Amino acid sequence: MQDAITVLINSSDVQGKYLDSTSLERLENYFHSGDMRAKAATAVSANAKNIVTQTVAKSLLYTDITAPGGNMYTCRRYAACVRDLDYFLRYATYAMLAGDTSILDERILNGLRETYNSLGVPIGGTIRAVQAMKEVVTSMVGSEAGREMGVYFDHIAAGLS
Ligand SMILES: CCC1=C(C)/C(=C/C2=NC(=C\c3[nH]c(/C=C4\NC(=O)[C@H](C)[C@H]4CC)c(C)c3CCC(=O)O)/C(CCC(=O)O)=C2C)NC1=O
Repeated sequence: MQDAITVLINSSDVQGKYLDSTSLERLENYFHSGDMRAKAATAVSANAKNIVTQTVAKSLLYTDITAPGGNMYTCRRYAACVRDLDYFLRYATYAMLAGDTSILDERILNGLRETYNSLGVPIGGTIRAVQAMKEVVTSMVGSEAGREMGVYFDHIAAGLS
């Protein structure tokens, strides 16, 4: 896993240079947003269960996916989906704190599309749920932090499609 700081330092180190002004500016923006990131992570972790419940209600409940024959039909599969949504939320929060998407590539997206395809988990429905989660989180943490979390939800959606 990488973060906004290690990415910038590593690329300067490779060149044997101090951080240039562009890198320093990026670092400064990251430090300035630290309080916003920490507050957003606090709000998300205190409301994670609620966020997942609202996401399911907004995007999956009463669709073909939860009806008999759908991929979320039966308690076991419903619970697996809720658990996956909680993974997405938790890892998007880690990535938002780090200011970097690499943890999503390593822990969430690596092999996920293949797993979903082999189990018949609908990718379209999953992406719809991730987009709904972005809206639920934004309405909870406000537009600035919501935009930042949105970067990581979009990364998950793009990695699945
Ligand atoms: C921390 C990283 C991590 C991820 C991301 C992960 C995902 C993951 N989701 C799975 C299953 C599943 N995932 C879903 C999810 C859904 N079905 C739908 O229709 C919805 C659209 C969607 C929820 C949004 C379902 C229903 C299953 C069970 C499928 C089955 O066994 O038939 C499986 C197969 C094994 C299992 O059932 O546990 C994995 C590995 N596991 C991990 O360790």
